[in-house]
Amino acid sequence: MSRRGLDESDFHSRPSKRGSRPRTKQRPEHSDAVTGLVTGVDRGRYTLLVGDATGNASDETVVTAMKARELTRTRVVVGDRVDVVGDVSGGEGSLARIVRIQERTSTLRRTADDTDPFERIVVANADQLVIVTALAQPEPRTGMIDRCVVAAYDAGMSVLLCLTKADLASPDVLRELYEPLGVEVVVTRRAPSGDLGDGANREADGANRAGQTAGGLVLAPESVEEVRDRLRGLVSVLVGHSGVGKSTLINALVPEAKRATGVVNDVTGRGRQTSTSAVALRLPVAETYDGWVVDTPGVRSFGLAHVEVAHLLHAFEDLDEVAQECPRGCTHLADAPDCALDDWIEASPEDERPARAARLNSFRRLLSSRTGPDA
Ligand SMILES: Nc1nc2c(ncn2[C@@H]2O[C@H](COP(=O)(O)OP(=O)(O)OP(=O)(O)O)[C@@H](O)[C@H]2O)c(=O)[nH]1
Ligand SMILES: [Mg+2]
Repeated sequence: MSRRGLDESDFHSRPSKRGSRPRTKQRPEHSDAVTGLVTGVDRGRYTLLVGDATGNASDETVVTAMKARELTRTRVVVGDRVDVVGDVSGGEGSLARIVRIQERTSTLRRTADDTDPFERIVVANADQLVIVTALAQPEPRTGMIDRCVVAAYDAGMSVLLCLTKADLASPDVLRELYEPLGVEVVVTRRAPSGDLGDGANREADGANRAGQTAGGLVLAPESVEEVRDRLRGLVSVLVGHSGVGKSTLINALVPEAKRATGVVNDVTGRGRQTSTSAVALRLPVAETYDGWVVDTPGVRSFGLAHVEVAHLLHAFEDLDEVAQECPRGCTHLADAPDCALDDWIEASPEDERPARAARLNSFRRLLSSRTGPDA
């Protein structure tokens, strides 16, 4: 079943002024506007899909648009649903005008770093954050994963941790670190040698093999299928450091995407920011399309200056309930006096204690990642 049908409150509740606002759209002008989905943004030009953007790809048009003057100060991002007027024919050289942004169901935000209060909205209306982390080349950094988890829960999105390059290192340690938080984990790897490898298939057209990427290396098909299963019916955003394999994975999932992939520097272990802007792509599932994936440029950090502790707690129902008993202003960190979360461990039945302790430790790690170093 498609999880798109779920109400937003099925995730976690967030304080929102939205409830009190009438949902009816006011259309004082531009009553001839049509709705488009923003799939790409490039220097003031927006790529939109206009028409039936909900799953039926047969009668939709790719339209290029710019923002109307009244939206100059408003950010329009990939995933936004917008109202457009003007030339929506999609013909060569045509340019439509975005006149309104529809209400967002979620906004994934990040701050450049924690001292910089300037918020960037990464993607709108996404359901799931896929944190792509290489097991090697570049080395995994749990600080970054923690911060992405926090950003996702803050945005009301679910989290999938995708560990790539399992042909180079084992996923066991990271799996153990994130399972107590309830984070789902999938693992991908390069196909065993004997299959076409990096470079050997540069000319190959990847459209007909499950794990094949356009001009890149071949991922083990069963690992790609496992990822595809977790993306079905959802709008998913891939984030992670440069070089972890986001575009490689996208190419395997959506062969016609032909996203450029880069190489990782042998010395620094860093990627070189091959992808420079976010792009949304429809996921092919059997004959039909089901769900979207958004490829994003590699980020160095995921600043969380905008995230509040109370808000983060809402994503952990059990802990949130216990924390109601905490003294006012409790930070819930390990050194917090009389934190009720410590009593919760003390009072636990013997057989539940290790699991509770692991969960609380992980939660506290997330809490401190808001202010800690991004390593
Ligand atoms: N060994 C191995 N290499 C991989 C795997 N997946 C991707 N790579 C390689 O990692 C390098 C970087 O991959 P990209 O897909 O460009 O990484 P990206 O995350 O899109 O990077 P940016 O666009 O810079 O953010 C390429 O050389 C890929 O061939 C894998 O599972 N195993
Ligand atoms: Mg990329």
